[in-house]
Amino acid sequence: MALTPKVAVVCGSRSDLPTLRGCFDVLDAYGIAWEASVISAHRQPEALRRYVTEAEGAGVRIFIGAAGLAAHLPGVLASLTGRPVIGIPLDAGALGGADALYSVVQMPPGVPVAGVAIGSAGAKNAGHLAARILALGEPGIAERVEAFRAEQATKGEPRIDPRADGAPAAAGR
Ligand code: RP5
Repeated sequence: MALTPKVAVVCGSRSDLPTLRGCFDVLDAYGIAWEASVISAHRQPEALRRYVTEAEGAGVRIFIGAAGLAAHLPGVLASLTGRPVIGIPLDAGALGGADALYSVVQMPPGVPVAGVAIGSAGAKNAGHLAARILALGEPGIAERVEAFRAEQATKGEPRIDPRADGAPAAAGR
């Protein structure tokens, strides 16, 4: 039997899905059950409202909204639920995602959306942030978050000689 999703990832278009791959992979790596949906905030507002009500009833704890252009989706999600909403701004047009970034981070007071970086980096961080929120109440996820942090901390390389790797010389002095 499939696990009840704890995280619902909603994006505005099927064209957004490839950028979200990293989010799904991160959630999988933490062992967090998730589900994904394509529901546009501005084309299907009623369907979005119904979906949020159903998802909350089914036990979803965190919503992740991803959209490009005038990215309303994360903000509308935050208007429909009192649970945490993470917004991923996507690069879907002429402004390179800056339009979506502003939409996500400039929510008026009282309707919070936790904004992450534009595109695939933000998608991965949305997964990590969701894990950290869930970790507050779930020791198993907390352990995996700490294991990931510990692994990351092994990646520095003190006192290397970049010239040996063929790294380009710095410009000027
Ligand atoms: C937004 O408009 C979507 O999230 C997508 O990033 C962008 C373009 O959508 P489509 O033209 O692919 O439907 O609503």
